[in-house]
Amino acid sequence: MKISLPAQSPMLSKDFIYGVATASFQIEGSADTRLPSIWDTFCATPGKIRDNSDGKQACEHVKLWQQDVDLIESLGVDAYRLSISWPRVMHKDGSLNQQGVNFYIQLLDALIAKGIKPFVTLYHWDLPQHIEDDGGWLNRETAYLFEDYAKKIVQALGDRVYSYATFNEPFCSAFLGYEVGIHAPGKAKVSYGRQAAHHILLAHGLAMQALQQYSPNSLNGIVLNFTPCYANANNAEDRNAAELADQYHNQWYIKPLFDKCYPDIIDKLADDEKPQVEAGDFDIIAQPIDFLGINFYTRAVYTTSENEFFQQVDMVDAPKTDIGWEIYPQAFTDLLTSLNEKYSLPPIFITENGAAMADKLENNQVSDIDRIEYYHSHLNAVNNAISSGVTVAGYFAWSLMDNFEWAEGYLKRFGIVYVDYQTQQRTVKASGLAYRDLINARS
Ligand code: PNW
Repeated sequence: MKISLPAQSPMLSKDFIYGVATASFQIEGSADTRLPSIWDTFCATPGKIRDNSDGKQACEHVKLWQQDVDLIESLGVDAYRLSISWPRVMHKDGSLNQQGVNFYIQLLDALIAKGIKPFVTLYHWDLPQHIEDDGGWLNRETAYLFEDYAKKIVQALGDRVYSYATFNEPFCSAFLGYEVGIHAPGKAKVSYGRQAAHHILLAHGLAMQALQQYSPNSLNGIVLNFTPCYANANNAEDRNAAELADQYHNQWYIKPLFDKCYPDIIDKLADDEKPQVEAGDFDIIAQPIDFLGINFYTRAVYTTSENEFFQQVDMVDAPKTDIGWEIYPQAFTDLLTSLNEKYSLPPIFITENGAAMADKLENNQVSDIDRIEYYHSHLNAVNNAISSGVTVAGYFAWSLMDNFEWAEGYLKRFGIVYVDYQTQQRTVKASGLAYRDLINARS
């Protein structure tokens, strides 16, 4: 089983960027050398994490970073996407924590020395807890604190970074964290979710201005996740439900970036559910971006509901990954082509795509054939979108290695490298070898 693409695919050219991705809280460990984040607090709250685990050790990447850089190199990738832990690089008073900054500087220098391009995300969900104590993303002031953090860290890292993303998946922070409460900080109210989303988008716009000023030579943008929405039955009611779900979960985060407004579904919200938007906010939010990062895992299917705008339908008989997400690669092509029609997009990077599988380490090997098949079908789905005119410049596998999978703890494995959490031993899975072979097959 291998990952292959049509012979003429632009994804087989050397200038198509292949990478692997991680995030700070999910791999770093060494929680004792940084400030607490909202995820530390959430993990310490009984019932929030499926295996009652936390990020105190995770993959011990802060201690093992040198061997992890060698591991990344061994996969033959062009780029590595990581995130910076805000609570590791800043003190409570807003000054830089030089010890934390030095960790990232040595990591970036080691990557650069090996010719690996660093893609850096400034916010992958680990908000300092003291900022949450002042209201977190419900407090408009947090957007300005983020702008200040962005300015300081970008200046400290100098010209080491190939690409900066302001945020990873505002949907997850706002909706999962503040609207339904299954992610940190665990707040649950419609108005909270909508307000958090607005302040995160505002923070993105403010930070984009700082990035273009202090790091004009890097590719600067944002990473959004999309779960394309399909109608269950092919009738007007279900098509409408799917359209509304798409507006609420997907378009809410991209439309303001290009069209300076929220989608129409905002008019269906009660007044006290709508976000407070100040004059000029959309002009800040809609800063030009050098690239759009897209994370794709699955689709969702919707029908109508009596008391809600839409209701998701479980595709009972469909193939699914170990986390219960339907495997439906056609949605990836549909997503890219439809976004390309709706918006005038900058170049796209697929900043995450991958699958959780119930991996077993046997004789020092992991035969994750289903994951290879997932990568094969999804890379070909991207290729099909490129063939119909979408500009995609690179692709990152989620994830470099198994790690702390948020509310699922360590129970779900997304890595192309297996991690034994007892010994911290890393073993490249069959999918990691197949990914390396695809990368090496380019001309
Ligand atoms: C993304 N959803 O999370 C994150 O960027 C990663 O940190 C994470 O490990 C990976 O995907 C796998 O989960 C998501 O419910 C979590 O729609 C949930 C959703 C989407 C993305």
